[in-house]
Amino acid sequence: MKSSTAFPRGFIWGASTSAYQIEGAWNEDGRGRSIWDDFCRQPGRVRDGASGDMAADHYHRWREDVNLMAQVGLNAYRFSVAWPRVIPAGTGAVNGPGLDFYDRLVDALLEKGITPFPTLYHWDLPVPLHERGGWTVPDTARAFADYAGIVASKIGDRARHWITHNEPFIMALGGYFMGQMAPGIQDPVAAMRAVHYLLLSHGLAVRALRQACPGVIEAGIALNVNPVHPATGSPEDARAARLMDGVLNRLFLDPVLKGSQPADIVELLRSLDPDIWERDLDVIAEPIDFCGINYYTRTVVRHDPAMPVIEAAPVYPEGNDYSQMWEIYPDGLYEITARIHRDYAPANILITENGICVPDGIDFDGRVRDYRRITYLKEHIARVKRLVDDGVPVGGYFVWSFLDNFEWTYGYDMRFGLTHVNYSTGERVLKDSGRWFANVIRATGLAD
Ligand code: GCO
Repeated sequence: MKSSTAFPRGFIWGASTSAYQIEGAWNEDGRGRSIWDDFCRQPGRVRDGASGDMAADHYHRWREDVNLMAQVGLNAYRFSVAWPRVIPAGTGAVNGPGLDFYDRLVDALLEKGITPFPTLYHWDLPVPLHERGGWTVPDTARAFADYAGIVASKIGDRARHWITHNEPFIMALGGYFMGQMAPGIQDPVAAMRAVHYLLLSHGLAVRALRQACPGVIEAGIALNVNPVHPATGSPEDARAARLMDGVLNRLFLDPVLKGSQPADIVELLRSLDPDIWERDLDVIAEPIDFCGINYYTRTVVRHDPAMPVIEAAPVYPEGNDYSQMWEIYPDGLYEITARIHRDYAPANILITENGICVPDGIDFDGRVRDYRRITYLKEHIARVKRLVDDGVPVGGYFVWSFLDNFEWTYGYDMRFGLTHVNYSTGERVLKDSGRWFANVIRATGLAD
């Protein structure tokens, strides 16, 4: 009798990080500047003037970190490759030492039985490409495909599961419309073009990966998708929720998984750049092997005519727990994943990020008693199990994050790791949640 909590054999249990958030060594071994190196140096952009200059110093401590991953028993590790470390100018000369770093990392992971899941882009665009238009121009999409081919030619014989982009929504809308993320631009036309060329670069990169390593690559994308709920039953709030769902979810899911555009959003935004919407859809919809879901929370909105474009204002309902950043809403993971299965039917779904930031610290006895993180992960893994039991093809789950790391504009105030990092000394301490997750993996599910 199969345990009610056992996951299928071969289920992927991983953890995720990203280059700029953990590596440090921002100017070592030939690495070029990224837009985040520059953004952090603009006064007021990042809390406490923090940056990823040092981060968790993973660039020097990677062996220790891989050993810790093996101690936890991860069977997969999602990291990102820093484009500026591999091709400092974004195009042209390849930086051998930069590429070698990822080559060594992949070999060390495989030695420990950990499957590498490289993400090609996690927001750290090389500055020279930004200076020539960044994600608002097609040349960057083509440069991205070249970069994908170069990295895959080096490690694609051993790293066979690839994620092209992490959260293009945040890159495009955060970086080019809201401006609170690098490169800090506030221009709706630029944002729409960034959506397009990020998605075009995804399709071109999938083709480049498969061309570099025929027959062995599994490729996907990692999208931040939330269920969107109206604050009330009013028609105005329902419209606000539908449009927010369109911009947050369907603007990315439809082109990538259906080769079409969400009609209501095109109608709303067409004037920003009239002819971009029907272009390149055949490339953007290049078939992929899995859809990655980064899930943290749901979105609740009300109609507010003062808000730009979709006139939707966020609402934070009472009654549920909150972390330092979001409402804790485990049912949302089931809801959005089941919906993507129903509406888009990807062959495989991976939960590529799920986690919580809580103000944990080291206790007198050297432990980090991060009960709230254990509770959060337990509740969300239970929804993943329900999805699997209900026939939704979820093949894996990655905790965000393996290490405490640089949380973008929040600097180092938000700790998401299964592992506590002392940013002054670099010391790692596995938190209680890391030990708990090790037991989950050993039991291949939640112990009753
Ligand atoms: C994201 C990014 C991560 C964040 C994490 C917590 O999903 O925003 O992939 O870089 O650090 O999600 O916000």
